[in-house]
Amino acid sequence: MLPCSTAAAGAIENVLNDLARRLGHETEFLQAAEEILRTVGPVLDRHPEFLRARILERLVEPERVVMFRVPWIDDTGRYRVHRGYRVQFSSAIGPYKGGIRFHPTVTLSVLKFLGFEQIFKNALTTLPMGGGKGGSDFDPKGRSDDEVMRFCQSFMTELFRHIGADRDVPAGDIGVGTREVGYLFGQYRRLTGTFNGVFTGKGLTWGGSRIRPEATGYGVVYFAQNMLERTGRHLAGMRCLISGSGNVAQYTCHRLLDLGAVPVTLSDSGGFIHDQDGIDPEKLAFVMDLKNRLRGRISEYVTRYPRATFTASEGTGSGPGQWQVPADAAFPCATQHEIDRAGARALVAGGVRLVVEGANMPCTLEAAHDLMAQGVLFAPGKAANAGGVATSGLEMSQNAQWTSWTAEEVDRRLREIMRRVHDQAWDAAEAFGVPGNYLAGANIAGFTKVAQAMLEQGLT
Ligand code: NDP
Ligand code: 2IT
Repeated sequence: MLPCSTAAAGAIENVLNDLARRLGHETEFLQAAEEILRTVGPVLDRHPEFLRARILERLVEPERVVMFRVPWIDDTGRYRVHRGYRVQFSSAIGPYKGGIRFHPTVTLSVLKFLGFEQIFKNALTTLPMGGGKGGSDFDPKGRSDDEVMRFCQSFMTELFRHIGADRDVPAGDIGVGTREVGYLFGQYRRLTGTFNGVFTGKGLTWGGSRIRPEATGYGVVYFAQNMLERTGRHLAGMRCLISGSGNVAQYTCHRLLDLGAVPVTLSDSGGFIHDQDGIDPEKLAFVMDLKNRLRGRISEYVTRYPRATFTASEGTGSGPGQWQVPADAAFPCATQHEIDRAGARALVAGGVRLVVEGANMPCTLEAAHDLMAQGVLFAPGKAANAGGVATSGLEMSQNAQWTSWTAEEVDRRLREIMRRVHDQAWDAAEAFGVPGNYLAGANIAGFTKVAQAMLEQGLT
């Protein structure tokens, strides 16, 4: 908890205790709520009107949650049922905006945590977007294109009632890439008879934005550059640990290579590869083809590049694992809770001085605090990975204007936005007496903007 008055601290504890009492099983959401609320005490001291208006109590309640049945038929003719969700968390500063995740670990708690984080992340982008998240416990891995299409069509057959270009604009996330967005958007168009910017991450020939696929990973690297600039250091020559091998990991790796850094690991849910010689552009091209076209496993990397090693993951995926590999920087880009205290200890022991979260909440709260306490430069996902949703915002602007910008134009805007996200987090940390604490800075800056908007719009 950042130092604050007993009134502010008491209000925060009350809200957290009430959440824990009612929603003790929603562990991911509780961590996200705790992480934000414990940093905003000093804001409440400067704005006592936020307390009177019960901003905290209102913010932790989603405006709306839609839960629905998703029935579909697999290739063998068997009937199957999954659960679908859309959490419309906050529309205080714009239409709900946030991705759709298809992964067997999806629960209401996971989507509430992601939707809650998204509120503040979207506020930091400086674009007018509220926060939301959706998804299903469906696993696209190992499913045929036809199965994925039937699932997506069934999912959208309910979801279409709740979304719209100026109401709620979904996008991709884990397990939802251009293929899934295509099937989802196609069904939306068919059900509503409209073609508009209701989805982002669309294909280039049907309304997508240039650089959206690259945007999250590129933005992560731009954020790291902004951080290092303050310390006079550069990414060139740094050995980097990257986890995941999906969209965010691939384009983080891509931009790191452009800047002369040396990525040495990648992973998926089966384990991680370590390439002492560095993952060069040709090797990255192999990974992208393996993952995006062939939908293969990262373990196949060592068949192609036998000097690299593959280590199968230890059960849950947390623990020291790949974080024991000596390096200068780490970019966790797979999923939540990849780095626990043991992982944080391993990172510090291996020489890592910079940790930039590409995924959402890949570090447990304890791990993030341990890293910062050891003097590691730490960037929270809600700031560092904001480039993805920011470029979704740019896609919405282009759709609304019936235009499309060049890759250079979108990349220029992305860089500018990442600079602003960085500076807001940095400035807020300075202004509230915790210089260099990007975790607190990002929370404070995002929270202040949303709270102010809620106050000005009355009791909603
Ligand atoms: P992808 O589905 O493209 O890739 C996810 C990667 O993470 C895969 O390598 C996957 O391995 C691995 N992974 C997923 N779940 C687990 C798990 N439970 N344990 C171990 N490995 C796992 O997703 P993205 O790259 O889009 O998303 C990665 C992270 O970045 C997520 O946290 C997402 O919320 C976040 N993010 C994404 C944005 C975007 O624009 N796409 C924007 C901002 C944040 P496998 O192939 O084995 O499943
Ligand atoms: O977590 C995220 O910010 C995303 N998955 C991107 C959301 C979006 O609407 O582009």
